Amino acid sequence: MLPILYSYRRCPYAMRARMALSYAEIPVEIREISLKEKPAHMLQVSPKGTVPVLVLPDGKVIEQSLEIMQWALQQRDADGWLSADPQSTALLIAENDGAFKQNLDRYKYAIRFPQHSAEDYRQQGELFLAKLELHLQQSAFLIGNAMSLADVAIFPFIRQFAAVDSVWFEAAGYIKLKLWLQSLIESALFQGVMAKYPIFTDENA
Ligand SMILES: N[C@@H](CCC(=O)N[C@@H](CS)C(=O)NCC(=O)O)C(=O)O
Repeated sequence: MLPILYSYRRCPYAMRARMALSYAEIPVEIREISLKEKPAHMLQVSPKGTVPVLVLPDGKVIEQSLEIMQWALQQRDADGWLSADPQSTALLIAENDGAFKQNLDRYKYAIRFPQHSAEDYRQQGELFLAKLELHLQQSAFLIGNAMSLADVAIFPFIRQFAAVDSVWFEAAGYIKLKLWLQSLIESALFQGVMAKYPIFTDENA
């Protein structure tokens, strides 16, 4: 029996989990869900109801994307994604998952957050883009001289930020960030985890 990954193709948290599992060459049964109709088994093993959720054959459940990544890399880490400085990694990912993600959501769905304009939220988000740009002026990767956990954990969120208004993003600076983003988007790793699956429902389980 394979581990089961409850996933949602376009979810950035699920993307980073799928990328780590794929990199670690861990075969999983991908169960693409509908966020509006979550499978009963998923909610039974993980009542919080977010994806990704990994269910291991021994029944262990890992229900945070970063923990899924870490678990995968502990199984196999051929290119040393875990070799980058752990403290810098944790800080950068925490900023991504915290303030940046909040600004990303507000920028993307500005109509639901009328206190400020989309441009204001975008400017707040740009603080993080500028920080990443500085990191990438030192090296082609966010931390150290090689791809690491931080690149893969953060990349899907930057991709989403860039896509909110691609005309704006194209015209913006962030030269190194654009190169970094493009090379991750074009990578076989990312393309491989964006395959489409039929939706898994209780009816077709
Ligand atoms: N902290 C969680 C966040 C996961 C998350 O928020 N996923 C979103 C989709 S991108 C979700 O499942 N939301 C539940 C819903 O929309 O019903 C993780 O890192 O795995």
